[in-house]
Amino acid sequence: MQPNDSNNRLTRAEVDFFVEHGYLGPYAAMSPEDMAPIRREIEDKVLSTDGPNPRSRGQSRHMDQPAVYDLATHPAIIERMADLLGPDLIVWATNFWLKPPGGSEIPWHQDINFWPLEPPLNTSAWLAIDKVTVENSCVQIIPGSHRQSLPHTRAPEGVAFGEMADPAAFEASGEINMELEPGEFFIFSERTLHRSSVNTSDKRRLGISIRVTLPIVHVFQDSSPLHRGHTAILAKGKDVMGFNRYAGRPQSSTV
Ligand SMILES: O=C(O)CCC(=O)C(=O)O
Repeated sequence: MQPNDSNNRLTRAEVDFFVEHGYLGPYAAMSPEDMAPIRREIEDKVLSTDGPNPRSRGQSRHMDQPAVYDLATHPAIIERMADLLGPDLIVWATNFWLKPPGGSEIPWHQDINFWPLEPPLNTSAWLAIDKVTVENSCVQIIPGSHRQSLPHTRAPEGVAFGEMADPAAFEASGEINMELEPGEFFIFSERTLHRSSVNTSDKRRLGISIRVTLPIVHVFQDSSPLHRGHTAILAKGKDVMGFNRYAGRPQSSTV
């Protein structure tokens, strides 16, 4: 379907498409020109410095980098999420996906297999920092795969994840390539099957996943892949449940 990119809201047809197919987009949060200075800031202050997660430089940088906080709360993303999930929204995780030339395959998986959420409910936006094409290993998804929870099994040596969706449990066909300009993003559910190939090009591929859930969801913030001291963002509306820890926009970084 042709996405509506004229404002930050979803049409009824787009919501129905998401329910049926488990993804939406691409949409533009900003132009490639507007992404250029943000990309430089990410290179200087995120890719080359440690952040709040001692195990992963690319994770939770909304906690210490204002530019990442601003991407994670961008109205082009949050307003569309509100049309899918309602008026009260938590950004509970952010994670950069850096794939240099030669970077490993990420096998078919459903994100919910890996996450500490109860109940298990999430919608993600994958936002392109670099231009992302088939050549530099864009994310691929299988439309409709979100309607089933699949068993996961040990992944083979050499791929980027320890587990993958059990190949015996689904047919890896009908995939679509989510090619994106810098500043564009697509939306997908916690069960939409996705992967990316080895980056066989000579171009880096950098994007960020922004994970959105509801205040009724208890995020086990001290558990992997999160970490002690983790804070989420109350991105819209209010939280009357009080399960989760939040922080506001970090101060400007001096790095
Ligand atoms: O960027 C990739 O290749 C994988 C992204 C992914 O698995 C995710 O955003 O959940």
